Order: sequence, then structure tokens, then C-alpha cells
Amino acid sequence: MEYSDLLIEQHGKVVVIRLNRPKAMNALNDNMMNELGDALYKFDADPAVNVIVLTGSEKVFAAGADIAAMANYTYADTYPGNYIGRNWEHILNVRKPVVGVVSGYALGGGCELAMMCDFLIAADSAKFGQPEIKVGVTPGAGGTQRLPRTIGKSKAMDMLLTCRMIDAGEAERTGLVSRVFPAEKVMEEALAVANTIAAMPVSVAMQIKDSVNRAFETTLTEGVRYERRYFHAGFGTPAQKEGMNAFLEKRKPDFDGL
Ligand code: CO8
Repeated sequence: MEYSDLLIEQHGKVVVIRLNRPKAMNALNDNMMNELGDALYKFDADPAVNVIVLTGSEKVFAAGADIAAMANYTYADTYPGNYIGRNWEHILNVRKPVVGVVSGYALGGGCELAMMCDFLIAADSAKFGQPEIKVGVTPGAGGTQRLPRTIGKSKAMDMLLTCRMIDAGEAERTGLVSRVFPAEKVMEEALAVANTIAAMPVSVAMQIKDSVNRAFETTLTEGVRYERRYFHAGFGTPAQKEGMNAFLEKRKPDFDGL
């Protein structure tokens, strides 16, 4: 598939998917979300890829769902027609790590899409917000759910009800992003982070991602049982043999293809 709203770059075992609708602040329309789903599934299945980086431009990650495209939708379009929704959550089916890199605005559906990444790295220019109330709707892709779970109820309510944007510093303090870098260095630094993950055994990275996500869906006891199954099963894998033998032999492990 040729992409008109995405740019793709590959750096070793890391693939970078860049949202690219510069004239519309990367507003997320149906075509872009279809293309994103296609690209995510393709790279998730590609043995040459261990990590996916999702980013936008220097100015904007994404300024939300495309308001021009949805302004005239009716309820029949949205609920029975499922015009906006059906292609938004493909990212949650991706089994390999997805690192989001946010420079500039991540607003509305853009902030929600960012929160669907496994973790976020931000440029010091990043601004996160959920201004849906100002266009007369609630968030629809997890803003009222993932934001309070991530930054706490008080800050989330504040952002959701007043449309206040938070900057990169506040996003890092509240746990929305894991690291912040100067805007001009953020991609270089994010690629270094992604390459660190890409050098680990991809099978174990996938198990860790699955276990962490399970933590948000189950009780602590069940979550630990789930984790324990992966831990025990690890002893049947080449990644465990290579990792532990390399440690004992005082050499660097080679997890290529594991
Ligand atoms: N949709 C469509 N077009 C947009 C959007 C958008 N969300 N955001 C910006 N644009 C367009 C503008 O209309 C403008 O187009 P034009 O040049 O043709 O007039 C162009 O991008 C540049 O924008 P601005 O001139 O406004 O640029 P500024 O630098 O002045 O401002 C902002 C940048 C602050 C990002 C501003 O554009 C803005 O506030 N955008 C809207 C943000 C917003 O309200 N987002 C929430 C949208 S609703 C939503 O996301 C619901 C998600 C539900 C998902 C459910 C899935 C299941």
C-alpha cells in the first residue's frame, strides 16, 4: 500500500511512522487512520522490525480528529455507521513495542492516540490537551479513561473540563511521558531509546508489553499469575539461554532474531 498521509523511515530494526498531513496540523482523518492501521500491522508482522516509533512533525504530533471531516456527521453515521472509531484502535493490537514521540501539539484524538503508544518521549515543545469540550463533544478514544489513569483524576478533570494544555515538563512530572529532550535532539534521542529496545530479545519485549497492559485490565493477583506464566515459559526459549549464558561468560548477548 502506498501511503499519502504517512512517511516511513527504517533505522535498523526500528521503523518510524510519521503522521504527515502538514496543511491540517496532522488532523486524523479516515484515510490516515486506515493507513496507520495498515502500516502498524505490516511492521508488527515484519521479522526485520523489533520496535515501531510513532511520531508527527516538529510542530505537531496531531491536533485531533479531523473536525472538517466530521462536522456534518449525524448519529447514524457515527454509531450505526461507526465512521469514527472503526480504525482508531488498531494500535492496541500491535504486539511489538510502540514508542510515541511528541513534538508540538498532541490534542484531542492526537493526545488519545499518543496515550495508546506503550510509552511517550516528548520534545520540550510538546503540548498535550483534550479540548473536545470546546468543539461540543466528549473525547471518544480514551481521553476520559487513559488520562485519569495516567496523570490522576484531578489533573485529568482540569484538562478535560477547561481545555488547559500541559507542557512537556508537567507531562513528565505527572507520568504522561517518560523522558523529555530538547526539540532539536528529540528524534535522535528517541531513536537511541528505540534502538536500545530493538537490541533486546523481541519475544521478551512482547511478553513484557502484554503483561504490563494486563495490569490495567485485571487484579494484582491475576496479573502476577499472568506474568509468572511468561517467566516460567521463558526457560524454554533461546533468549533465556543466550541472556543468562552471555552474563556468565561475561560477553554481550546476541539476541538477533530471538
Ligand atoms: N481538524 C481539522 N483541521 C484542523 C484541526 C483539526 N483537528 N486542527 C487544525 N486544523 C487545521 C486548521 O483548520 C487550519 O486549516 P486552514 O489553514 O485550512 O485554515 C490548519 O490546520 C492550521 O491550523 P491553525 O491555523 O488553527 O494553526 P494554529 O497554529 O493557529 O493553531 C492548534 C494550532 C492550536 C492546534 C489549532 O489548530 C487547534 O486548536 N486545533 C483544533 C484542536 C482540537 O480542537 N482538537 C480536538 C478535535 S476533536 C477530537 O479530536 C475528537 C477525537 C475523538 C476520536 C474518537 C475516535 C474513536
